[in-house]
Order: sequence, then C-alpha cells, then structure tokens
Amino acid sequence: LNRFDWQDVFRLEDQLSEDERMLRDAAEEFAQTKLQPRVIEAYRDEVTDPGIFREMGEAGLLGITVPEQYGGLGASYVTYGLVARAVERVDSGYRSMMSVQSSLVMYPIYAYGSEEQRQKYLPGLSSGELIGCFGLTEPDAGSDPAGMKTRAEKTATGYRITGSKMWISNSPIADVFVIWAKSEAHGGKIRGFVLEKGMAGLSAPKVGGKLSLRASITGEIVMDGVEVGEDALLPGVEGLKGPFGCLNRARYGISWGVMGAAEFCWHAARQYGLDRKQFDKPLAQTQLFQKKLADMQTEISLGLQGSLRLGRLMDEGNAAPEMISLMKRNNCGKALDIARMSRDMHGGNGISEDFQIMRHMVNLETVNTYEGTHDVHALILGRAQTGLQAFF
Ligand code: TGC
Ligand code: FAD
Repeated sequence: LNRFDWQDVFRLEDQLSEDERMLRDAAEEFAQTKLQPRVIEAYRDEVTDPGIFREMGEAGLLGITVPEQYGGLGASYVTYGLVARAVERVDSGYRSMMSVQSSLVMYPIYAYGSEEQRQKYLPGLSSGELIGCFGLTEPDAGSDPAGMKTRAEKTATGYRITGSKMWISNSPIADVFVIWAKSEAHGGKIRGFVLEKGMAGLSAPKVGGKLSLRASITGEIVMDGVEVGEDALLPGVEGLKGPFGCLNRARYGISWGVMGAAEFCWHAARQYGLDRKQFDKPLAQTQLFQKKLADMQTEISLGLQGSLRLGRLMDEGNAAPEMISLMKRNNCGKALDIARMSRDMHGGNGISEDFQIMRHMVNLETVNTYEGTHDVHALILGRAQTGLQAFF
C-alpha cells in the first residue's frame, strides 16, 4: 500500500515544481524567522511596523507575479498562493499587508498603468521602499461598490477628487494610494487614480479599536478636493471590472492564505490533544477529539487541492471569477470553523495569546468579510447557476 501522510493527504508536495517548492520554502523561512517572533506583541499592542514591507521586499515576496523588469519575480500564481499560505500561517494581517501591496496596488499599476506609471512606482513598491493601499470601500458602499460617492471632476490640467474611503488596509502608512472614483469626464464611469502621500487635501486617519487583524493597520482615505494631473489616471481600464480585476487576484491568494492559518490551528489542536491528559488518557484518544481532527484534515486537504487547481487555471489564463468566489468563500468559511473548533479544543488555554489560536480565529472574522463577504460570494455563485441576480 502507498504511504499516507496525515499532513499532506493528497501529496501537494508532488504537484509542485522545483521553483515553486524553493520559493515556498524561502517564504516559510522568512515568515517563521522574521514575522513569527514579533506577532504576539504587535497584535497585543496594535502596532504595525512599516519596516516589514522592506523586509518582505528584500525576501522577494512583493509583487511576485509582476515581471522581473519591474522588480517582481515573474513567478506563477501557484507560487503567489504558496507564499500567502506561508505568511498567513503566522498572521492574516501580515498576509493582508503583502496581498494589498502585490495584488491591489502593484497589479493595477502594472496591468492598467502607463509605462511611466509602471517605471515610477513598481520598483519602489516591489522593494518595499514604497507602501501602497487600495481604496474601493466607502462608509456607505461596501458590498455594493457601484454605490460609491467619490467623484473626479475634470480641471484644466487633470482632476479634482473628492470623497472618502473606509476600512483601507495600510492607508495610514501608505505612500501610494490606488483609489477608485466616478469620473465626470468619462460619463460617470469608475476610474482608477494613483495619489501620493503629501498631496494637498489627502489624509488617511487610522481606524482604531479593531478587535481583529490588529497587526495590520487600517484607515480611512479622506480626499478633500485633491488636485492631480492627467498622469494620475490609470489609462488602461474603465468601470468596475478595473477594481474587480485586482480583487480576483487578491481573493485567490486569500483562498490559499486562510488554509495556512487553518493548518496552524489544526496542527496545534492535534499536538495539544496528544500532550494533554484528562480522565487518565490523552484528549487525542477520545472519539470527539479525533472526529474534529478528521474534519479539519478533510477540509484543509480539499481546500488546498481546490486552490491549487484554481492557481493552475490562473497560470493558464483559464480561470473564471466565479471559481475564485467559490474558493475564497469556501476556504475562508472552513478556516474560520476550524479556528473556532481549535479554540474550543484548547480549553482555557485556547483564549491565551501564547497559544495563538484565538488571534487566528478573530483575524479570520475579517478575512471572511473583506474582499466580498461569505454571503456576497454565495450570491455571485447563485447568480451564475440560476441566471437570476438576488443582490437587489
Ligand atoms: P456586476 O454587474 O456583477 O459587474 C459590474 C462590472 O464588473 C465586471 N465584473 C468583474 N470583472 C472582473 N472580475 C470580476 N470578478 C468581476 N465581477 C464583476 C462585470 O463584468 C461588469 O462589467 P461591465 O463591463 O459589464 O460593466 O456588478 P454589481 O454592481 O452587480 O456587483 C455585485 C457584486 C456583489 C458582484 C460586487 O459588487 C462585489 O463583488 N462586491 C464585493 C465588494 C468587494 O469585494 N470589496 C472588496 C474591497 S477591497 C478589500 O476588501 C481589500 S481587503 C485586502 C486585505 O487587507 O487583504
Ligand atoms: P456590508 O456590505 O454593509 O454588509 C453587511 C452584511 O450584509 C454582510 O453580512 C453582507 O454579507 C450582508 N449583505 C450585503 N449585501 C447583501 C445582499 N444584497 N444580500 C444579502 N446580504 C447582503 N476595502 C478596501 O477597499 N480596501 C481595503 O484595503 C480594505 N481592507 C479592509 C480591512 C479590514 C480590516 C476590513 C474589516 C475591511 C476592509 N475593506 C477594505 C472593506 C471590506 O471589503 C468591506 O468591509 C466588505 O466588502 C463588506 O462591506 P461592508 O463592511 O460595508 O459590509
């Protein structure tokens, strides 16, 4: 009979190329040596060290799918997913910082930007000298970004942008702001603009009091008549498909990332069950405990296989947005269930910061909500199979 590896049921390892394994190993080494030692304190104190971007840049983790001529690695989407999994095994907030920079800032500048914009921003974003953020959500437009109020009015030399964005990862420490606004000069269509820290009328106050994702800073973007030149407009895209093109990539990365957080919670629960005895036997020797471990193993094994298949389709150029919705929704929901189960299996220790399970659990509440909530992705899938939209 063939061997059974409880940690790698479908032998993901055998399905990866040499390059993918190498970059995955480098990301794991970085995450465990550079991120893991600081995360408990950073989370407790709600502190984001901006230096992490430079460290990620040095490790080659920013914009890895962007071509090498712009500072990326020109690596595959499968590699991007493996990196997200390695980083989120430590903390969803650190993976957020990386995925916003890579998929939501570098990707649109690369895919929709002019050559000048690419040259100006991509090398600095890829080294982590520049920090980026992505402003789509507004106080009154979350799941329904078409309802945004931010406006770009035409001026003699460019545009005047007015509006506010809410819940924006990285914004208080960002140098580069990719924001989406309805542009009068383009028939009220949504257009992307690249703003820079220090522009008159632009501010990004921190959102305080978050009980989730505390190691990743979140803020508003307030644009009070920010005047920009024509060169701030992303020329290559118009309409909601602009921001959604970026979200497709970030959502895909999240589907891998959350499996890293779930694996951490699963492995910890197994080890805890082996070490801790109650009623004169290890907790892991009870049927209830083993059933929970089997459920975790099953969902993680299936989730990883699904993300791998999706990654291969993305690399071939054959992925559809609905496939991404299915994997983002499934893996986030399953990771959250697994974290909650692991929290319970750790008993009282499950609520302690030292065991790190509760931090993953409350982080995953955010990840299940951002980039399209669990229910919004259900509606996307419902529409695709019935032909009936149920959003409004
Ligand atoms: P709908 O009519 O469906 O589409 C409007 C236009 O957009 C196109 N489109 C897509 N294009 C590419 N990829 C996709 N996934 C696309 N989805 C839609 C569509 O083809 C159409 O194009 P056109 O040319 O015909 O105009 O739009 P709708 O207004 O009915 O949208 C409904 C819905 C629910 C699908 C959508 O609005 C949605 O997905 N809402 C969720 C919002 C969301 O995900 N926000 C994320 C904000 S960013 C964030 O959370 C970052 S956190 C990052 C971190 O910290 O890691
Ligand atoms: P709402 O849209 O108000 O949804 C509230 C509830 O109603 C949800 O359960 C939802 O599923 C449900 N609902 C909504 N519409 C329907 C419907 N038609 N039918 C049934 N149920 C429905 N955004 C950015 O642009 N950039 C970022 O970098 C970013 N980072 C974030 C970081 C954090 C920590 C958080 C918490 C959010 C971030 N977001 C970001 C915003 C995020 O994308 C939104 O919070 C998310 O899209 C949901 O929008 P909302 O909060 O307005 O909730």
